[in-house]
Amino acid sequence: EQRTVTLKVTGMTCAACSNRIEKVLNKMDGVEANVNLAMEKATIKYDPSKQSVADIRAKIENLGYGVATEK
Ligand code: 9UX
Repeated sequence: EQRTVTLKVTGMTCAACSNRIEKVLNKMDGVEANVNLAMEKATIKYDPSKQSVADIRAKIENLGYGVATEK
């Protein structure tokens, strides 16, 4: 199963920020992430049997960015 979650990511100020987040997320098993700097938005496909949204959020927060769940 593959799910998609969209998160709002705050605190990114240059393109290296979004690239950095993408790189870390894409290293996670079963995760495929795209981070848009201008939109402050991360679109993340993940396999819920391998990762949870909480795991994904934690990765981003540990890099020093803010995360909010988009409605
Ligand atoms: Mo750019 Mo982001 O110099 O953490 S990488 S601001």
